[in-house]
Amino acid sequence: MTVLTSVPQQRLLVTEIPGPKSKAEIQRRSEEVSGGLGIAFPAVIASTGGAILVDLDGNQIIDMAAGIGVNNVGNSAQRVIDRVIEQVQAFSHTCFTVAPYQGYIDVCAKLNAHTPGTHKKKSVLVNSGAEAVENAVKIARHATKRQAIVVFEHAYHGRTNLTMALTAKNMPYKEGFGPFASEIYRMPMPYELRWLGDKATITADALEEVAHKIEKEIGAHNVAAIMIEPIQGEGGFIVPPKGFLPGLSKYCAENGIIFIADEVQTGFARTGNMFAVENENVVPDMIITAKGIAGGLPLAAVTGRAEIMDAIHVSGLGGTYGGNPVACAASLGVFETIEQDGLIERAREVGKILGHALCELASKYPIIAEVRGRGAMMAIELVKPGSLDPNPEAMTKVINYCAKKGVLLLSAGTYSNVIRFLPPIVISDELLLDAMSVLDEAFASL
Ligand code: PLZ
Repeated sequence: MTVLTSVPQQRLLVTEIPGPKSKAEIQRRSEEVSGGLGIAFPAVIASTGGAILVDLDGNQIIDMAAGIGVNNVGNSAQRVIDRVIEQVQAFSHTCFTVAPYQGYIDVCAKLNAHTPGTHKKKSVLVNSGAEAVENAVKIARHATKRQAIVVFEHAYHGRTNLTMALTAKNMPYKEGFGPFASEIYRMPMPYELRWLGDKATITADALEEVAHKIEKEIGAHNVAAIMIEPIQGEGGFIVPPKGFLPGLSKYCAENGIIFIADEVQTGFARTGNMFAVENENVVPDMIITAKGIAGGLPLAAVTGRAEIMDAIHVSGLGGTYGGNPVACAASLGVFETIEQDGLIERAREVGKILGHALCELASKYPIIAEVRGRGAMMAIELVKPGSLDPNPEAMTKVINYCAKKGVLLLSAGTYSNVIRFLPPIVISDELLLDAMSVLDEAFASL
């Protein structure tokens, strides 16, 4: 894959990381910015291109995060930049519900066409993943006249009040931030590595347990929606066993429940399909998108069956900035890049290269308990030798080692013991393999 960028697609260290300029800015950050924000990589970014981030000191860092699965089409992708510049020169805001513009309608049309299913669909645009999740819940409740929302163990759906309630993990997301929204019910997730029952029958057993719990604890007729990430992101790239998503979707159809796929992290070619549910031909009633939708501009969406999306009274949905024209222009650049540069295919190739390299590491280093994921969304889960006990210490050491060598990796997981690989899909084979060799050194150094 070759990317059009003036930033050389090579790792390069000219100072230690963080270098002196980054150090000074990180010090300033600690004085000026809320202490409530984390920091995954200890360098301050000056420019980006393709799969390389350049810091203030001139170090070229391999980006294995893509801004948490956002810059799928590459950092500073040319078609995104061009469309953003053109739009910002024309106008940057009217508010779509005050005075409409074409870009918003174009993005909705693209979403309606590219999301799974041939039924008539409509969309609404908002600013962030969490806001899209909130809107999906509003719409599902309104359309069904039911209140209960079913989510899963290890789920992540956001940090607003309602979405904190939908998110599973307490630290750091929920601790001290309650009380949380009501009518949220959490179901067991078939997490194969840690499943205590018979793994041969995991799908059927998990589906039966979910149906049983819904019947006994909620009543299926009270459930507005079942919401799930087709591959759980923050939870640790947990891939549901084959048949689980189709089974849930069937259960929803039989019980008048809206099946919502949260594709915020899995969407836009990331997993080797435009959307991850396509892997098992699942057609959700509603699909939530964000992150990769606009190559770094704040945009998110809910797309659903027209009759569900139209069940809401006029002005029941909205917001000042939702579907901002500049973000919509960026999104059209993203759709164009995915289509014209074959990024769905490329994500599959990235998955093969990553999968192969990670499996080799797993055979060399027994603390890697599992390699999992799909396409350009892969992860390894680390354990204490000879057990399934989580090994967050090793995870931190490996990530920090790689950071010092100019490779940006992200953590994940309920047990904080997962390293995830979410590179821009346009990353070259050479950069991927370079990142993998640094990772090998990191494990060897433990
Ligand atoms: N749904 C599946 O992955 C965002 C969170 C980063 P927003 N995940 C990254 C952090 O530490 O806050 C996410 C997601 C899924 C919803 C969201 C929320 O999307 O755009 O961050 O609100």
